[in-house]
Amino acid sequence: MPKISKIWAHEVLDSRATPTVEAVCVLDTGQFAISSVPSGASTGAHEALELRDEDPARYKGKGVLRAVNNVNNTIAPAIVGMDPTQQSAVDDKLIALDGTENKTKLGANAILSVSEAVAKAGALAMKQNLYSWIQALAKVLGLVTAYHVPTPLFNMINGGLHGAGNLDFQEFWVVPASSKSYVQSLQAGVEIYMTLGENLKRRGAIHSIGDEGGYAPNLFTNADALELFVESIKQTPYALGRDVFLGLDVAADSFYKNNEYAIRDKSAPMDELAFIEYYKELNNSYHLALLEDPLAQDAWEGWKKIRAALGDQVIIVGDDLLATNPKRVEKAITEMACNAVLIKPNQIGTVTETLKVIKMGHDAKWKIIVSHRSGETNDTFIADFAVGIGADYVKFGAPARGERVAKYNRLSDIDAQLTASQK
Ligand code: 2PG
Ligand code: MG
Repeated sequence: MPKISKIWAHEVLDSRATPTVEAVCVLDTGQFAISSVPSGASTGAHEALELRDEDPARYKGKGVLRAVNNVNNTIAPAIVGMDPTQQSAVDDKLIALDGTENKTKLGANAILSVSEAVAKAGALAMKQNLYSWIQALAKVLGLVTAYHVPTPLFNMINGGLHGAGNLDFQEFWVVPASSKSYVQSLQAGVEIYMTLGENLKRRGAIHSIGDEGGYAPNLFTNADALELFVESIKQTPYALGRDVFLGLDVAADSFYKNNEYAIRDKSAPMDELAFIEYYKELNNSYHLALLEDPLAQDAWEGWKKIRAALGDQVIIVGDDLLATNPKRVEKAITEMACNAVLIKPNQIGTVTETLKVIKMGHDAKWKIIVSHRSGETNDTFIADFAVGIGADYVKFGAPARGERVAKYNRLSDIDAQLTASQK
């Protein structure tokens, strides 16, 4: 039986120059695994706690030395000696050490860095690829899946809290048809991304990029971004509605105020019903494939209405609504508030809890989307994770910026391995 001989953490930077936690898990065999955790900007109110130092003397309060100390002084002594292949036992121990509902004592950043490093070390000990090992861990929990290299949701225009431009919606996606192979999807996504960049440049619009590698232009309206997609796709060999589709992460909480939604497309703020009508119009014009966080994170009644109105045509994705939280996912399944779950391991804090949430979504026949955060490191854990759990989609940003490309490239590696093994 392999044993964990050492766990330690330190502070590293994410893609926004914000400190984050990196943990190392060393085994008695001498093998070791490293994992670092991401961080959101449009963080949902129901997410597990990301513990920051709040010490204004360091990194404007954003240091994570308290989380690092929690790994080194509280978690490590309790985990050393455990078997890295017993992921759920390790995760149970992490949850018990914290003892709070939202991981407020040790921090979800501290806990997840260890949980993922242990999963990677477990794969090494089992001499398996991480994606195979994730599949095995899922199976133990009753989540039986086939490997699947998911369809990428390419976030090509960054607005909201992720862009330097003036758009209200956070993410504008190009989504390859799910019938396409990963190789074809990647090529289509990149060619459209390149064409879109040329079009923005030609118009004199800002074509520099935002937090997730998408362009961050100033435009007149949010719908103009979708128009630009239509125009750009026409200039490529791909047909909208056949080869590629469009989608949005509206992240509606960022412009929801006094029960109304204010966006630059309309002269006055819209109430919930008017906003749902607006989505219907958008869908009529652009045939949206997916719509994430169209309404505020606690607007349950509105979510039920939008799912009833559009859910048979558009995949309605809960991110801030669900926060990868089993209680919220259960409520959403019962109340039919959406039909897809965005999976972000750091919203809940351990690998095992994340797998359990996926199983709930899977059993409800929802679509499963594994997602990065807007602040990322080059860690590619979620690429293996997505293949191992057989996710329908991944959301790793645009095919640009090192921390995004690292994940797409890891999917390319896995895809090549899986293709070779089928020959
Ligand atoms: C989202 C995410 C990732 P953030 O809203 O889906 O794209 O953004 O990590 O800032 O919460
Ligand atoms: Mg989101």
